[in-house]
Amino acid sequence: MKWVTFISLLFLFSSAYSMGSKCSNSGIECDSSGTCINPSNWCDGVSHCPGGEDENRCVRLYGPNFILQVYSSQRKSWHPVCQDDWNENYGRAACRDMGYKNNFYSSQGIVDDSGSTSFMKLNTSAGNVDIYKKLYHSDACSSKAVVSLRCIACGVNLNDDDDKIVGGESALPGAWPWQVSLHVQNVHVCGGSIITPEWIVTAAHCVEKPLNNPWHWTAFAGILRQSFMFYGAGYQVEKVISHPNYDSKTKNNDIALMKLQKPLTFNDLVKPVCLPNPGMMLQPEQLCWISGWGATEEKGKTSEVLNAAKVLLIETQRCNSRYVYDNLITPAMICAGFLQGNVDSCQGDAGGPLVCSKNNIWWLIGDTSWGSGCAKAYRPGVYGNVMVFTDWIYRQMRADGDDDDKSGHHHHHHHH
Ligand code: 4AZ
Repeated sequence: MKWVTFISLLFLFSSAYSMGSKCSNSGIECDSSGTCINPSNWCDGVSHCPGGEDENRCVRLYGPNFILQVYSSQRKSWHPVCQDDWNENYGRAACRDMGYKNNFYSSQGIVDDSGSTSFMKLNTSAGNVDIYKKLYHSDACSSKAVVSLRCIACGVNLNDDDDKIVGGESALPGAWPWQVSLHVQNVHVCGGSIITPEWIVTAAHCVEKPLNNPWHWTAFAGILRQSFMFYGAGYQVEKVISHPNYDSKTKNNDIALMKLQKPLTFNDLVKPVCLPNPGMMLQPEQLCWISGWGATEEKGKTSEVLNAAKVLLIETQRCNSRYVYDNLITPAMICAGFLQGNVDSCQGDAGGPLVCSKNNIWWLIGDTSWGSGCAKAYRPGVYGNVMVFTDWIYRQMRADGDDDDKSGHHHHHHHH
């Protein structure tokens, strides 16, 4: 239970933190204008932000069962949605509002296990208006079920590992289908993780100037050997978005997004990982996995084959102790590995995934960021705490395309 409180506090703290100082006590900030909106006007059915995002940033998925929650401006809190009268078309609309544009996987009713005492219910006679205007508060759901919404078939891999391996090992085909290799001039530079057919999560330090220019980058998906990656098999990058609060000195907020010019085609070897939802309730020392083509020893060369290794999450309080990282770990970071050393990420793994399995689904809990050397005792790997950035990630995906004309940004069309 201590971990649950810890995670929620982390989430609250980091949300406030990521919004900057502008709106600290006076409300919620609009995406681009920086205008502060009073929480009681957020999701109230009337648009206040210039882009109207105060009326579509009103849905989120909660916990490992993807419970759909809607923000109530009246109560200033999130509430699950009753399955009563809900259908897939509403699910599609909610996924679009979250930032998935054209992705929708499933919407189903599940027994509510969150202990909620207040729900949102559809008023089906409300006519053809925005779904959030049709929702009203209810103390119970007559169906006894709440909406579980999946926007994309994420977090599934081919071989379920039997958890018997210690240390790093070469990956089997389809074991880590979200892993991509990011090349600059035909050389592997960083790892990344597929979250949608068009979006890759990587580390902000991978795309520092001048590598913030998308034309430097080619992404390879579904290929395990570096020598099998050649120009024609790669995906060109259309856009690179680095976290605005990334600090190159401290590596705080070390996360970035890449948008591909053409969407990936998913198959057994190429699949997305799930973004973590708030309320995941991971164990404080949960077993997780890292993967990448990084060096297999400190100061070594990057690897020809994709490797993967089992690591344990390390509580931030421990990782910040004087004999480990002495308070260098911020709420936007998460440590994983072993204090005795031996298993770790290394040079070339940066940007790649730290994934944890929960409810038989793989979640992107971290993006490989930094560490003092590799696999040294008391110097575990440090990862971007993706949970802290999910809201930012959805916001970027949602805003994509909104300002193409204004920014003078042109899509690249390739003819073959
Ligand atoms: C790197 O430079 C790197 N041992 C990644 C992870 C770690 C160190 C360095 C953590 O890509």
